[in-house]
Amino acid sequence: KKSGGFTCSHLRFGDAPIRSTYLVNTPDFVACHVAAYLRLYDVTRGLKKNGTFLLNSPWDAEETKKHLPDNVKAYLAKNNISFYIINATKIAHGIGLGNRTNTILQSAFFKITGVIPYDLAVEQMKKFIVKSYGKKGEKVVNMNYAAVDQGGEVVKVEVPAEWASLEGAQFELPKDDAPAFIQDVVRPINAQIGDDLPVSVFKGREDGTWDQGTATFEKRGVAALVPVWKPENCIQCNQCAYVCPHAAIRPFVLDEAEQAGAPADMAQLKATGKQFAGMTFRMQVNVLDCLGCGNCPDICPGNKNGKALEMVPFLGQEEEQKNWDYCVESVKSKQHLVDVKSNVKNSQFATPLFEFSGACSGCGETPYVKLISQLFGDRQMIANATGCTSIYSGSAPSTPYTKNEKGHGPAWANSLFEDNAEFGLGMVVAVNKMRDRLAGLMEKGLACDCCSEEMKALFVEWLNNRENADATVAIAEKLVPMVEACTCDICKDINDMKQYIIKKSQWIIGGDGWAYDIGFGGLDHVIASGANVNILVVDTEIYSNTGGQASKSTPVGAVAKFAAAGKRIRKKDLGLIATTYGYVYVAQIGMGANQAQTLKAIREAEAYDGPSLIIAYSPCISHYMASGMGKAQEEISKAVECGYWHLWRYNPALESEGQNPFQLDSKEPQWDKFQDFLKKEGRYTSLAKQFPEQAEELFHAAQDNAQWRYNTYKRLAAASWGAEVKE
Ligand SMILES: Cc1ncc(C[n+]2csc(CCOP(=O)(O)OP(=O)(O)O)c2C)c(N)n1
Ligand code: SF4
Ligand code: SF4
Ligand code: SF4
Repeated sequence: KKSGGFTCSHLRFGDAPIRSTYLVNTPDFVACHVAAYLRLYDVTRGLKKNGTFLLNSPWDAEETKKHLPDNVKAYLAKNNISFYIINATKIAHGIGLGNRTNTILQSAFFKITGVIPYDLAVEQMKKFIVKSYGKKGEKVVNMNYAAVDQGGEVVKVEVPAEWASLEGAQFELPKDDAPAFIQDVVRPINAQIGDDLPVSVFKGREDGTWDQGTATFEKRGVAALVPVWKPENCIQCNQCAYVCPHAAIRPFVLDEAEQAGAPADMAQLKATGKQFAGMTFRMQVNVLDCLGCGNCPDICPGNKNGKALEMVPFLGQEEEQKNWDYCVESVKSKQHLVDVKSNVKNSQFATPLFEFSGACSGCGETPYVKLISQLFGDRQMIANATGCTSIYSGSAPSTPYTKNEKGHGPAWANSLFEDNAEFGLGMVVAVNKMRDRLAGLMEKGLACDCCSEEMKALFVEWLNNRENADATVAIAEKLVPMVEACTCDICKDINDMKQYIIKKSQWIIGGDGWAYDIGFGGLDHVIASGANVNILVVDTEIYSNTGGQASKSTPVGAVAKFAAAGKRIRKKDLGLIATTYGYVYVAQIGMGANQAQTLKAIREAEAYDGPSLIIAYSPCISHYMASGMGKAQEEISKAVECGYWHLWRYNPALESEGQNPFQLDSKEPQWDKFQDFLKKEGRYTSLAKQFPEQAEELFHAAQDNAQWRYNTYKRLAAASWGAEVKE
C-alpha cells in the first residue's frame, strides 16, 4: 500500500548495545494507531504478560470496551495487560495536523512507559521538532509542540477480570464463501501472518502467477468520511465515478427484475436515456473500499438544489455495503446498451477492471489507469515500470486488476524501472508471432475437409480483419465454440491458441522518472520501432514512489530531493520530442481540466496503428497541495487554467488527410493566476520560506518557461499544414 496503508514498526530499547537483527516477537508494549486494525490484525500477538497496550481510540473508555473484539479483551485480562487509550485522531484534527497522529502517540508512549523521565522526553521531542520542521515555519513547529503536550493526555482503562473467561476468543480470519485461494493465502498475508503459511499452500503457483481481483476481498474500511448519495440532486452525469481514484463509486442500471429484487430502502432514479427505458439508475458507494478522499463530492455538479454527494462519517454508513453487494452481485452490467467510448458518462457504465488499489487516498494517477481498464481492459496487456503504478497495481497479495463477467481482464506484469518499454515491446512481438502462427493455421484450415464452410468464412474474415479489435471480438465469439467442438488437428491447434484471436490492447505504463529519465532510452527505442503500443506516462513531475526525487519532468523552482534549493533547469518536453518522429501519436492530458479530452486522447491513442504516447498530469501527495488530495481534480483544472500544464494532441493520422496533426486543446491561459497556483503547493512554497529571493526569481523563470512552451504549441497549432515549404 502507498501512504495510509498498514505499517508495523518494531523498536528495541536497552542500556546495552542491541545486536538482534530479527523483529520483535514478544513486545512489552504495543500501540495500535487505527481502531479498525483491531479486527483486521492480531494486534496483541506476543505481547508479554504484564505488558502494556495503547489504542488510538475514537471512543471514550466505556464505548471502547464495547467495541473491543473478544480476542483482544480475553488477551488483556488473561495476561494482566495495562490498557490505555487516547483519541489522537481528534487531537490531531483539533491542532490542525490532519491525520498525522504519530507525534501524539509517541508522546503518549513516553508518558505511559517512563523509559526516560517524561519531562526529559518532552524536552527532547521538542528539540527534534525544531530540527525537523524549523524550516517549515513557526506554525508547523507550534502544531507539533501541541501534539507533544496533548499526547500526555492518555486514559487508563480498567480491564474487567471476567474478560478472561471469554473462552475460545482467538483472533480469526473471516470465514465466508470467498475462493479457497483468498481464504488460505490472501487473507493470512493481509493479516500479517503470511510467515506462518506452509509452503504447500503455494502448490500449483510455483511460477509466481497470482489470481486477479484479490483486492476486492480486503474491504479495508479505513475512510473516516465516505460520500452519501442524494438522488434528488443527481443529474446522472457519472463524473463522480469517472474521477474516483479507487473505483469505489459506480453507476448501476437496474432492469425490472433487478429493481424487484433490490433492498427495499435502496433509492433509485428513473434512468435517463432511451436505451435504458423502463430501467432505474443508482449511484452506489462502496463504503468499505472508499478511501474518503472527497474528490467525488468535489466534482459533483448536482442540480439547482445543490450537490448530490456529501461526505459523512463512515461510522453510521456501514449498512450501505449491503446495497453495494446487491448491485455488484445481482445487477448485470448494461454497458452493451451504450457506446462506452463515446463520452464520459457512458464510459462509467463499463465495469472498471482496476479497482481498490493501494494508491494513496485521492491519488492523481489511478483515475487514468482505471479509465483505460474500463475501455480496453478485457483485451489489455500491461507492462508496468517500477514506481507507484507497480506498487499499487500489484503488491502481493493485493491485485486490483480484475476480470469482467465473462472472466476476461488485463494481463499485467511489472518489469524493471529501466527496461519497461522494451518489456512491453517484447509482449507485442511475442503476441504478433503467435498471431502469425494462428494465421498460418487458418490458412491451412481453408483447405481442410473437416472445417465447415461457416468456419472457413470466419477464418477469411479474421485474416482480413485481424488488427480490427471489435471485429476480432465478434469473430472470437462465434469461432471459439466451433473450434472447441471440432476434432480435426487444425482446430485443436487453433483452440490451443484461441486467446490470440482477439486483438490485444498493449499498454506500457509508468511514471515520469521512468519515462523522462531512467527508462527514456528504451521508450525512445520503442516509439522509434513503429510498433503498435500505447504508452501511458502518469506525470507527477517527481519520483513519487521513492519519496520525491527530481526528474527531468520537475519544473524550475520546484523543491525535490536532489533539488533542495529548487530545480534550476527547465522541464523536458517529452511529448514534443516524440512528435519529431512524425509517426507517433502523442497527447498531453489532464482529467480534471478537460474530462472529454482525456477520453478522446486515450481512444485515439488506442485506435492509432502505431506507437502512442500519453502524458497525464497527476497530482500527488508529494506536491503538498494546500487544498489536499480531495481537490486533486480541481488542481489539474487550475494547472491548465493558469498555463502551468497544457493540453494537446498530435495525431499523425490527420496528416495523411492533409490536416495539421497538432491540435492545441488548452484555452489561452490566464497567466495572472500562474504565481498563485505555485503558491498553493508546498513543493513551491517551501522554497519561498527557505530562499525567498531565489524563489521569486525561479518562480518567474517557471512562468517564462511555461509561456515559452505554450507559444511553441500555439505556433505548431497555427501552422498551415500541407502548404509547400518555400526555400
Ligand atoms: C534502475 C533503478 N533505479 C532506481 C530504482 C528505484 N526506484 C523504484 S521506483 C522509483 C521512482 C519511480 O518514479 P516515477 O517513474 O516518477 O513513478 P511514480 O512513482 O512517480 O509513479 C525509483 C527511483 C529502481 N527500481 N531501478
Ligand atoms: S471519496 Fe474518494 S475514494 Fe471515496 S468514492 Fe469518492 S472519490 Fe472514491
Ligand atoms: S457527479 Fe453528482 S450529479 Fe453526477 S452522477 Fe455523480 S452524484 Fe450524480
Ligand atoms: S502518485 Fe503520489 S498520490 Fe499516487 S500513490 Fe504515488 S505517492 Fe501516492
